[in-house]
Amino acid sequence: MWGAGVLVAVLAGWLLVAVEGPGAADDSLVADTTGGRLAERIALAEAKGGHLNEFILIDGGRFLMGSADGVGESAEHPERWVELSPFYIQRYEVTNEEYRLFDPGHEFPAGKERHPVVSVNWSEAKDYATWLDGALPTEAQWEFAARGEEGRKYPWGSGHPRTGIHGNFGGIGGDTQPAGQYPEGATPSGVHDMAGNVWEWCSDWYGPYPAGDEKDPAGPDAGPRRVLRGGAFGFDEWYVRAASRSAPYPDYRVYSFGFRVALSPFSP
Ligand SMILES: [Ca+2]
Repeated sequence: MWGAGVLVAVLAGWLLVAVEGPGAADDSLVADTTGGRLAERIALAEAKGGHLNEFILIDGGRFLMGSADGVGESAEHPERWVELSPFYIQRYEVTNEEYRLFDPGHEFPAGKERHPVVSVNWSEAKDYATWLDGALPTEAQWEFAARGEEGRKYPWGSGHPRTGIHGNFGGIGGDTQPAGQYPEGATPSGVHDMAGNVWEWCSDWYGPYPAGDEKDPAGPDAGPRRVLRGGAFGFDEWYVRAASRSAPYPDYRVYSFGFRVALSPFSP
C-alpha cells in the first residue's frame, strides 16, 4: 500500500491522503476530512516523539491469527480468523532519545540515543503510549502488522531468518542495535525490527486464544501476565516467528523488553 508512495484511504469516516516520507513527519499526512483531528493527533505524537518515529498506516483486513495444528507452540492455537479495523503503528521501537522526551530522568549510555529503550515495565510503556495520545498495540494488531493479510511467517515473508540481515536476534553482538538497521527484515509496509532487537509489550492480558473468529480483539478482561512479542537480540529465531507469543508479568523490567506505539480508531 505504501509502495506507490501515495496512499488514498477511506477509513471509517476518514479520508486521508498520505505521502510516504521516511524521517519527514511533516509530509506524512497532507489532508484529511476529520476536521484535522486525526492529522493533529498524529502530528502531535510525532512531534512529541522527536520526529524519528513515524506512524505507518496498516489498512484494515482479515488474517489467520495464530498457528495451524502441528505448527508452533500450544499457546498459538487455535488458529482463527481475525478482522481488524485500520490502525497506525510506529515504524520503529521507541528509542532512548524518544523516551527521554517523556521521562527527562531517563538515563542511558552515550551513543545509544537511537537504540530502543529497554528495562521498561508494561505500565511505563503504556504511560508513554498514552502520552503520545496512543496505546500499546493489541496483540492482534501487532501480529497483523507483522503478517499482513497474506499471513507471512516472518515480518519480511517466508524466507529463513538470517540474523544480521533480517534483524538482531540469535545472540549476534549480544546487545540492542539502533532502530531500523535491518531493512531487509522490515514488513512490506515499512515496519522495522518486529523480529528481534527488543521484545515489544502489547496491551493485552495474556490468555489462551478463543476458538471463534473475532473482530478487533483486545484479549482477556484480566490476568496476571501481559503479552510480549517478537523476540530479542539474545533469543533465537524460534521467537521471531510472527505468531510466537510470550507472557511475562507486567512489573518486569528486563534489559531486552521494549515497545512501540499504535494509534487507532478504537484506542483510548
Ligand atoms: Ca522488536
